[in-house]
Amino acid sequence: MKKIITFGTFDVFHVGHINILERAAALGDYLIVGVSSDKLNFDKKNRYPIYNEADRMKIIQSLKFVDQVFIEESLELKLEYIKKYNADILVMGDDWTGRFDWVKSDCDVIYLPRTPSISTTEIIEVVKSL
Ligand code: C2G
Repeated sequence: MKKIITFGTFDVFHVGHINILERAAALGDYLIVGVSSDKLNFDKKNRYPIYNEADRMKIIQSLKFVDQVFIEESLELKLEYIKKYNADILVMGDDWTGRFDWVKSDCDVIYLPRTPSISTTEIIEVVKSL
C-alpha cells in the first residue's frame, strides 16, 4: 500500500485546498494530512488562523479522500512524521518547491502546482474590504 503524506494550515478552507488533497490522494492508496497547529501558524505568520486547529482538523478529517489526520507541531519534524506514519511520498504545493528536498533520503517528494487565483490571505483581504 502506497502512503501519501501532506501538510498545511488549511485555514478558511477553499477549493485550492481540495484540489491539492484530491491530487495527493490520487498518487497513492492512503492519504495522511498534517494540519499545522495554531502555534506553528502564529510563529510563521505572526497571527493565529481564523479557524482553530480542532476545527481545521475536523474539516480535513471529514473529506472522503483523507484517511488520517494529525497536528503538525513544527516544520522541522517533517522527517519524524514521515517515519512515524510510514509515508512513501511527501506532497506539497509548488510554493514550497525545494524546501523539503532534505527528506528525499527517506521518502519521495512531489511538488504539485497550486490552484491559481485563490488563497486564504486573498479571501481575508476581500472580506475585510467589504
Ligand atoms: N494550496 C494550493 N493552491 C492554493 C492554495 C494552497 O495548492 N491556491 C496548497 C498549498 O500549496 C499547500 C496546501 O494547499 O500545499 C495548504 O496550504 P496552506 O494552508 O497555505 O499551508 P501552509 O500555510 O503553506 O502550511 O508544513 C507545511 C506548512 O505548514 C504548510
